[in-house]
Amino acid sequence: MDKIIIVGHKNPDTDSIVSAIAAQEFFTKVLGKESKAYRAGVLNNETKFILEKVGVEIPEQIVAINEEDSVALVDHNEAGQTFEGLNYGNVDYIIDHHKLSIVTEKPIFCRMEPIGSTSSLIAKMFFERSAEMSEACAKLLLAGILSDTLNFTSPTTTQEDKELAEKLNNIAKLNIEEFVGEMFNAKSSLEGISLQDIITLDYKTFEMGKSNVGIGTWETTNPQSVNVKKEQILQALIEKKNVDKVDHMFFMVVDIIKGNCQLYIISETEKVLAEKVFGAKVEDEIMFLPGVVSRKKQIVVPLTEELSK
Ligand SMILES: [Mn+2]
Repeated sequence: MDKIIIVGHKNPDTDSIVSAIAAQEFFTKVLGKESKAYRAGVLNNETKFILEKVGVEIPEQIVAINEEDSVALVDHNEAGQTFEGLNYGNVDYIIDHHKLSIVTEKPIFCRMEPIGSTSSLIAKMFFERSAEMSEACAKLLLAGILSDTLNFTSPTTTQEDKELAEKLNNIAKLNIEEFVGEMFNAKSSLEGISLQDIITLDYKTFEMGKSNVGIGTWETTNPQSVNVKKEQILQALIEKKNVDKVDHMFFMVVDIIKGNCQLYIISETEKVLAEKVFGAKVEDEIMFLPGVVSRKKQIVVPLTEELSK
């Protein structure tokens, strides 16, 4: 039997980790294919809290793959977001809710939908087959949906995400409001978090037209806890822009309670672009964007449109 290596994106978020663990249960128990979930980086405090709460071990870090390995990418497909050393020839499965941005050389199993989380998609795959799901798996998938949709407040949320969460909670039996509160407190916690962690724990690069753009996100119930470090963060972002050799570098501090974003503007280049795309003013290196919480839908899409002109 081929062993399937399941892995989410670099700088993993909760959805990326729990969808890999749940996909392992799906591949192994439902499809009868030997598989193992890995992580492609350090876990954030929210994900750590969830795994501890559910009583699931942290997946091993992916180091390298063998020539004969079969790889399942979850929660991403873009080359810039995957782990170092992946040969796309080994990818046989993609389960994702981001835009498709690769061309494969052979037919692969590909499950992609514009839905709130990869966790939602994996829940759907179980339910479609009326397959049995463990309580731990249901809890993890529910956490993945709640995390990626910011408790159904992100514009990426669909009606289906809510229905799937309800079905999952028939198995998970969690007090959702209480659980979300604990998750978001853990997400906002700066305990053991360095300045570098703040800008890199949820950092992704994107190809937009001929430009490469790096965008970090910090989702928090308490933006002020990060904003007090603004000067150091801006400096670290300027350095990261040089090291990563990207054309633009942005950083979003997302207030997940009030539902808005403070976009950090590191230089004139970003200022000109952001003013053009978002039509808001920059004050003290910050552009305030009311109602903006989703990088994927509200930042990447309009930026890509502009940079592809
Ligand atoms: Mn996701």
